[in-house]
Amino acid sequence: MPDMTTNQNVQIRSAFPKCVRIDSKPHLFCPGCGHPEVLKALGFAIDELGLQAKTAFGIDIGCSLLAWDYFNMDTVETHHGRTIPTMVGFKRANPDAVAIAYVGDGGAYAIGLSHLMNAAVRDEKIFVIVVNNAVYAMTGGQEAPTTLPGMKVSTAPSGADEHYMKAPEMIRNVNPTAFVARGITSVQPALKMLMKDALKFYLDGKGFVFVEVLSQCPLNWKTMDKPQETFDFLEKTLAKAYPVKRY
Ligand SMILES: Cc1ncc(C[n+]2csc(CCOP(=O)(O)OP(=O)(O)O)c2C)c(N)n1
Ligand code: SF4
Repeated sequence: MPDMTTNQNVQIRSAFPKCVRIDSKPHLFCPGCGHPEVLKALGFAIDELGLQAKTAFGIDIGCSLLAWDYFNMDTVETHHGRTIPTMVGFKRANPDAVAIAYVGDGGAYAIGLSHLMNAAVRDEKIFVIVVNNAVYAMTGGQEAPTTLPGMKVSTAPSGADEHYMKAPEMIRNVNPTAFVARGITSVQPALKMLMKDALKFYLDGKGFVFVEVLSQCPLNWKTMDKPQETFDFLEKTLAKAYPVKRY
């Protein structure tokens, strides 16, 4: 066993028992990205509930991996789409821990969909957050299961087909007692409240917790210099197809 008392991260964590870091530094996401908004809501919710020391944060391959040292918290990065079973295993081995899987919509709804649905069906005691930006962002804006009909993306330059995936609705169907909700980055207090309620449900041991968050990707939406267009697409187009609500 390694001597944990000499581990620098463990020492920093005990010196500053908060998840949101005070030694602030520039984040690695593109300017205007939604990921930091999701992470900020989650981090403040964890700190307000005093959960930093018992929380393990799992991140996927995709832009979520840019959160690898965003928090003052134990973090594990896993293969694309495999964060959910990794955190299921972690939780089974550490029943008192808060196990969070933070995944993109490509990772969770394409390659990782069987993991997500099986975790939901088995009512695994983990908290899954999926960032829905309607594309595979990190690899260049390819079509994802969430890409909306007619949306022009790098692998569908004439517009995506009519099929798109509403995962919270699917999860509600296979697990009627789970916490299932969809939030949005643009209303930060409501997003933090949603994260807190999800964590409280989790702490009560009531079962599987699933939150999808609609989130902007100005780089791949090609709206980097047009913030109004970014938020119009997020709030008017994406949120129309994917209702922001608790199920
Ligand atoms: C097993 C595996 N398949 C494919 C990839 C390539 N890959 C890296 S990131 C990524 C897309 C991630 O998209 P998403 O999960 O939606 O997250 P986002 O970047 O949008 O936050 C892909 C396909 C990989 N790294 N590993
Ligand atoms: S590519 Fe998109 S999702 Fe990824 S960091 Fe940039 S804006 Fe955010």
